[in-house]
Amino acid sequence: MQETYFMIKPEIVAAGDQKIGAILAMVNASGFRIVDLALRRLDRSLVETFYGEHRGKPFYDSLVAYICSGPVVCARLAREDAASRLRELIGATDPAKAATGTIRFLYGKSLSYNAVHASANPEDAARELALIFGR
Ligand code: 3AN
Repeated sequence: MQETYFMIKPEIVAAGDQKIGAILAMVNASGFRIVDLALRRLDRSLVETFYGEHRGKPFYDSLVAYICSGPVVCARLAREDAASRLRELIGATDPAKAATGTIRFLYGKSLSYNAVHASANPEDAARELALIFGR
C-alpha cells in the first residue's frame, strides 16, 4: 500500500460542499482510502515551500497567492500505486487536455484553476505529506 497527497483547490472549496463531496466520492470509487482529511487555510511560507520547484516561473507568484486565497481540502490517500493512479484519475494539468471523465476534465476551468493537486510521484508524495500533515 502506497500513500499520496491530494488537495482540492480554493475555487472548488469556495463553490460549496457539493463539489467537494462529488470529488471525494470519485476518489473513493477509484479504490483510494482516505487516511487523513483536513479543511485548512495554508500559510504563505508553507505554500512557497510546497511549490518551491516552480519558483522563478512566470506563474509562480499568482499560483502561491491563489492557493493561499482560501481554504483547501488536504487529504492523505492510500492504495496500490497511489501516486500514479491518482494522477490518472485527476487528468492532465491543463483541463482542456485532460481525458474525458477525469477530475480536471469535469471540474477544472483553466491551467491556473485546475481544481485539484496530486503528488507527481512517490518521492514528491512523501515530501508533500510531511509538509502538510507533519509526517
Ligand atoms: P501538476 O499540478 O499537474 O503537477 P505542475 O506541478 O506542473 O502541474 O504545476 C503546478 C500548478 O501550477 C498547476 N496545478 C497549475 O495550477 C499551475 N500551473 C502550471 N503550469 C502553469 C502555467 N503554464 N500557467 C499557469 N499556471 C500553471
